Amino acid sequence: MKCRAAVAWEPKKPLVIEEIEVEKPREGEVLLRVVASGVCHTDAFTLSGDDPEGAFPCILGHEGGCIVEECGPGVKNLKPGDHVIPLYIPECGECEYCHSTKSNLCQSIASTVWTGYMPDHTRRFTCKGQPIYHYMGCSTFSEYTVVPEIALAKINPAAPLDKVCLLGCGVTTGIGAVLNTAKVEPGSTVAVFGLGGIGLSCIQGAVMAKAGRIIAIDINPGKWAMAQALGATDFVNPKDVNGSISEYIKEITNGGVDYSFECIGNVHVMRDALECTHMGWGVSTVIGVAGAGQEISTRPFNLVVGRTWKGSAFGGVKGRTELPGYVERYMSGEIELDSMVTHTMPLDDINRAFDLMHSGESIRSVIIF
Ligand code: NAD
Ligand code: AHE
Ligand code: ZN
Ligand code: ZN
Repeated sequence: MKCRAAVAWEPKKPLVIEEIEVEKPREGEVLLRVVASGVCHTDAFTLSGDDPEGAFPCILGHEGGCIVEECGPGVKNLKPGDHVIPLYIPECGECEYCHSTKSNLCQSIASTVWTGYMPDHTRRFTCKGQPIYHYMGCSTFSEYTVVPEIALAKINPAAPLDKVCLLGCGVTTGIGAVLNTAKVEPGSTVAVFGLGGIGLSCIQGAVMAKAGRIIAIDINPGKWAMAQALGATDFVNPKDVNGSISEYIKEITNGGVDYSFECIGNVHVMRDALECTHMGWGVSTVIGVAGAGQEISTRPFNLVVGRTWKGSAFGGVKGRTELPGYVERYMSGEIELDSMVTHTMPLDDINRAFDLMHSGESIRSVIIF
């Protein structure tokens, strides 16, 4: 079939709205009509050219709210009309990661998901006769996309897809990192570095975990109002701090925070986030994604004295099993999504979503198809 999509022809260049060809779904695959898609910083990261796995030309987008259009042969549990959220981390239910309660990192199709192919090592998109790479197994910046059944969470059809699309990445990642990865306890002191869609969702998670004090840190003071509305208790602008931000956080927290989260993708901030945690028990979770060649460092002593450095992908959430429950928690008012959608726009204006992200004006832009 033919449809419209935003094609990333090469790094660092604006997306181009093109007519593309989408092939029929093959064995175990599902053709989806994309109703809405959030724009995550990771899309911008890959478009920047810093992603070692970025393959061009591609169709970006991985925060989708979709409706099943057609099922390929062998699809067992979905039918046309079902509402689904695509998962960049699938859940096959059979691999050792799916069997483990310690990880959500299903590896069944990882080698193709992260290199831009479908599981059978072929692609379903072409534009002007040229094959186009998939992105994170989702490619939701297209009116239609093809995703394997094992990478689709079937959700309540009553849920508004233009809001719950944010559960396909940002909000689930932040909440899950707090509840599943760090396992924040009631009364804890928490520091969140970076107040975009991910950091604000960490604040939501910290409130759910009944943290006592939640310190919100961003170089853009415009992010404070939303952080406060979601439950942050303190705000720090690193630009206003003389000297080391980690020393400053330790000073105002009587020795350091119990838990910190890096939600930026800056390796220097990752170090600060570790070093501002309390000696003996502090846990720092890396969520931000950093470019090719970048590495984190700290004095080993900072770990010797009882700090823990962790990382979290999609908040440790097993998508097919757990995401439908996240949708229900939004429907019951327990998870906030509406105010996180600060901008909506048609596909034609998608480059504006990237501009708004880079200028710090948006939390999440949602493309409405
Ligand atoms: P965003 O652009 O919406 O927000 C980033 C925030 O960080 C902005 O508010 C910005 O002002 C702030 N910031 C930038 N530099 C800073 C500094 N030096 N100190 C303090 N604040 C600073 O991004 P987002 O969509 O929230 O994504 C955040 C990061 O998380 C990105 O690296 C993204 O790729 C990554 N991410 C990871 C996962 C995962 O599963 N691990 C999932 C989603 C996103
Ligand atoms: N391609 C990058 C890594 C990107 C990355 O870490 N992606 C996260 C999701 S970010 C969502 O916005 C993830 O879940 N990764 C799991 C995995 O297996 O890659 C690089 O550095 O190579
Ligand atoms: Zn994302
Ligand atoms: Zn698996």
